Amino acid sequence: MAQERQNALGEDSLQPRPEHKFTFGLWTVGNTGSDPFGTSTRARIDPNESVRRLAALGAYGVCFHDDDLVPPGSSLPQRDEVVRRFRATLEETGIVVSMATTNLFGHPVFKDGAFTSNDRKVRRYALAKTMRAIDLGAELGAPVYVFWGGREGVEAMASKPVGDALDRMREAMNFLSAYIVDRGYNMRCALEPKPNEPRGDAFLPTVGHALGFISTLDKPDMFGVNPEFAHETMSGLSFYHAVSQALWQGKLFHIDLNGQKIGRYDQDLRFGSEGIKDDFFLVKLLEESGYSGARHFDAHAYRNENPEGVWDFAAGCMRTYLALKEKAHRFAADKEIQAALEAASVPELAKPTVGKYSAAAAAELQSTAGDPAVLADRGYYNERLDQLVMDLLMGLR
Ligand code: GLT
Ligand code: MN
Ligand code: MN
Repeated sequence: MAQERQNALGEDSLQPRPEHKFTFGLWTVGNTGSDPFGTSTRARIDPNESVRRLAALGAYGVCFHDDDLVPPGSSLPQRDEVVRRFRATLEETGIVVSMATTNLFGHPVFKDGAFTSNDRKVRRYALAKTMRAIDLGAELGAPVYVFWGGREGVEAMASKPVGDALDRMREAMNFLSAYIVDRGYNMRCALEPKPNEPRGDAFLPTVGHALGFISTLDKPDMFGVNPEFAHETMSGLSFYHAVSQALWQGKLFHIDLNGQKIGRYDQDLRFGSEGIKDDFFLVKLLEESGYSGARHFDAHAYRNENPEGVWDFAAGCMRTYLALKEKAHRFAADKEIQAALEAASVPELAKPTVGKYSAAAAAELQSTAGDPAVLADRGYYNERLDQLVMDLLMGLR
């Protein structure tokens, strides 16, 4: 696998290093292969072991649900001992905690939802559990807190008026963001949309829904999104477009990278294993946009892998990302591609069309707007441009 490639700095450009900011959830490399049809095929990995293995591969950080790190039912002294050991492993390896979240979906108490359960007592329990998980994340230095809806959704349409559920979701976000401020934690929040699974229809199903919802919160500046490749792709939407708009609105606080085929269940495949062209434009976008957050892989190894296959999976995610980053550099340096961009008038899209309104500008526009028959005559040379991209990705240039 290790074909040597030198980048401009003379380093192996496919070797992950902490400055690349690659991170993994404890639940990702720790996935034991269970699915709705079968039990685990691999043993649980101790979180400290995961941290050591990831550090050896060149990762930057890890993230977790409360229950991934502290086994549910632990006493307070047991919890503190887990945290002490974990902190020591972080210090030993240099791995940081890049994000934290709450498991609000595994226990049967959440079968009707957490913040949007119809049972008010369940909603109050969910908030209390989340506050404890926020404390845990803050204790270990997590700069981002993720809210994935999990079981916030519905099968029976009559059972939950969506507006009421969104009111309860907003109440939860407003309460928890105020808690974070009250405790003095330096933490931002990221909503992770998903269209369905495990519920038939989830609340806040896409990045667009989440961005709209955020503008209704008490502290909208504290909230951004955590888009996941698999989740937007399940809806048949372009992940690249979702991330582009999140960046454009200053709302990309975190990102979940993986692989997914359109229209399937949430596959959470190794990054780059599906949708390579989308991945190329995504990596190019992240690298060129100045996005400085974690490149998080929310994926897991195939169920038929043994424990060694888990580390092949983790290494593969990072290797593909770095290979696509190198392709993005080549794209920028390729004279023929740059000429094709020019022929497609790509730079022209960055120029204002008419500027701010004035009566004079409107009159000037009317007198110079041109003849559509003439304007329609040109080609946009998109075939040539896209084939050059394909040639680049196929290693033909
Ligand atoms: C779960 C889900 C992911 C979320 C995780 C965070 S949990 O694995 O499938 O998409 O990012 O709650
Ligand atoms: Mn995810
Ligand atoms: Mn997923």
